[in-house]
This record gives sequence, C-alpha cells and structure tokens, in this order.
Amino acid sequence: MKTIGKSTYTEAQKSEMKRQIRHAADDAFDKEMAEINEQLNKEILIALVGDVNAGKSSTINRIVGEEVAGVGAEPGETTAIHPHAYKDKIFFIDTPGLNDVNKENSATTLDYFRKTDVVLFFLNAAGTVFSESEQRSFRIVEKANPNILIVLNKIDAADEVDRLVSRVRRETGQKYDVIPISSRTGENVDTLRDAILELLKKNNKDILFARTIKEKSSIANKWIIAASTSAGAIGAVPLPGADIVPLTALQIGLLTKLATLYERPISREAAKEIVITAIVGNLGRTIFSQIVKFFPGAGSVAAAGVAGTVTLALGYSVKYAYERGIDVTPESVSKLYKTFRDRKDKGKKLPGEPE
Ligand SMILES: Nc1nc2c(ncn2[C@@H]2O[C@H](COP(=O)(O)OP(=O)(O)O)[C@@H](O)[C@H]2O)c(=O)[nH]1
Ligand SMILES: [Mg+2]
Repeated sequence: MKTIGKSTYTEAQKSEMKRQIRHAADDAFDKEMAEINEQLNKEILIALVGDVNAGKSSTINRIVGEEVAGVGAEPGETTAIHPHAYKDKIFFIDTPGLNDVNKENSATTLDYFRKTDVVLFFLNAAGTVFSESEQRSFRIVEKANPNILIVLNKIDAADEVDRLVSRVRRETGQKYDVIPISSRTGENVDTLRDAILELLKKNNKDILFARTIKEKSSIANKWIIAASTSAGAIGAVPLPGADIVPLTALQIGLLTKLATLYERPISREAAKEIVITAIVGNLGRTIFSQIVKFFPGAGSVAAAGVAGTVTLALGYSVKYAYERGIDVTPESVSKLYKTFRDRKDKGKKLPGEPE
C-alpha cells in the first residue's frame, strides 16, 4: 500500500479539504436521509410458495432471527392466501400448500403474486424435487412475477445436491437462482439472505428489510466493503478537488446506512465531523495498512489506497461502536481507529479476529 508522508499535504490544502468536505457532506446527508426515509415508508411483500413441510416457516425464522408470527400456520388452518404483517411494513404471504396455488389460480391470488417483491419458491431436496405439481405451480407463479429465488431446502438430508441444483436450473430455463440451504443447520442461509437483499435493492427496499434482521454484522460488513471498494475506485489518494465530493458522499452514505441498520440515528453534525476526522485527520499516516487485512473481506480493499482503507476503517469503527452501544461521535470513532492501530502495533489481536 502506498504510504503518504505528512509533508505531502500543506496546511492550506488540509483546510481547503475540510471546507469541501463540510459542503459536500451537507448535500450528501440531505440526499441520503431523504432516500432512506422514502425507503422506510415503503412496504415489502415476500411470498413463500411451496409444499407443506418444505420448510418455509423454518427458513423465514432463520433469516430474520426470530419466530415470525403467522408463517407457522398448520396445514388446513388457513386456506385463503393473505399477507401476515411482520414489523408493520413487512408482509409475508404463506401459501399453505402448492395445491392451493393450483386450485386457487384466481384473480386475487395472482394479484398478490404480482404485487410481491420477492417470491421464495421452496423445494424439498429430501423429497421429489420439482415434481409435476411443483412445475405447474412454478409456471403460474413465474407468469405473475419473475422475481423468484428457488430455495432448495433440507440439503442436510439429501444426496447429490449439486446435481439437483443443475437440474432445477435447467428445468427453469437457467433464469433463476437456485439456492441450496438447510434451515435446520443454517447452512447457506446467509447466501439466501444476501440474494433476497440483492433483489430488494432493485426496488430500493434493501435497507428496510436489513433493518429487521437480527444478525446485522455480516450485512454491515458487506456494506462497508462495498463502500471501501467504491472509495478505492474514486482515488487512491484523496486530494482537495474533484475526489473529495464523491468520497465524502460515499462515507456519508455508509454512515447513514449503518445508523439505520443499527437503528441508532446519527446527526448531520456528527456525520460531517466524523468524515472530516476520517479523511483529513488520517492523512499522512500509514494507518490500517496492516490492520485492514484482519477485517473480513478487507483483502480486496487493502490495495485500494488511502481512500479505500480510510473508508474501511471508518466503517468498522462505527460498526464496532454501534454493536457495543458506544456513542458514535468524531471523538469515539477516532479513538477506535487509534485503539485498533495500537493493538496491532503491539501485536495483539483485534476484536473479532480469529485466534
Ligand atoms: N432435515 C431438515 N428438516 C427441516 C429443514 N427445514 C425444516 N425442516 C423440518 O420440516 C418440517 C416442516 O418445516 P416447516 O418450516 O414448518 O415447513 P412449512 O410447512 O413449509 O412451513 C419441520 O419438522 C422442520 O423441522 C431442513 O433444512 N432440514
Ligand atoms: Mg409453515
């Protein structure tokens, strides 16, 4: 990684950067908050389609990290398709069984499928995978809504999972992701969760869903790494001028998203000062060149230069603070930077670093 000596930046350059960051941060903060608030006012509708016992309820409970009321309905308890509210803006439609999709191929049923953001189509890997009745239902659902993820559940109890995945992919025209999981052991459930978030992102609803998931850490990691990679592409070395505006916007975007994820609102002033401290306060240091490699996924970012590494360290410091109930202020964030650096200098491990 490139190291920059303190002398690279004059005081005049630094104060010009601060001025530019303050200005860019104000614009970015308003824009980000408006987008997030718009997103939080939306509704999400997720349809669960699949035979009774395919593991629809178990999977949803795994993903969100708690028992979702209403998706545990016993077969026969409900016959009509209707959405269950979960966390007031998020609705699950649980089809009690595929027969009902076939039988009730009615205007109302199809209407629900059309309105759905994501359809999770469940197959039981330990059963007759993609049976005729499942294929029939799939065609009906597919016509109404192509935002389908095919969930091949119970892989803990199945053989030749790869072959099953290829077959289902082939039989659905290679158009859909087929995600093998076990909602019993939890295997690959994070891949399914990421695929759902990816689909929701297309409709700008990913933050709304991410916020309701209990296990936030790996979602935060993904966002932090994505922001650092983009920051690295903006400029290896931040300079006053063109690079500062997009870099500031990116970091403000990351801060407001993390604040929303952890449901700990951040003030505009705090966000602004944190970004100034991150960018200007860390110029001329070899910071994080060695620590970043201990954060998950940081390897790809380490080569991205100062802008990328500073964004990464900023993200992980803020995440650390949120997860431990520490107030997120410019002081606490820069102290965390420093603590991480010092620990590494002394050859100690960082929190979360594998033994
Ligand atoms: N072996 C295995 N069993 C599972 C898995 N997921 C769910 N089950 C079991 O399958 C049964 C039906 O699960 P449930 O989530 O209620 O299915 P639903 O009717 O589609 O909602 C329950 O006994 C679960 O414990 C899995 O991944 N592996
Ligand atoms: Mg169920």
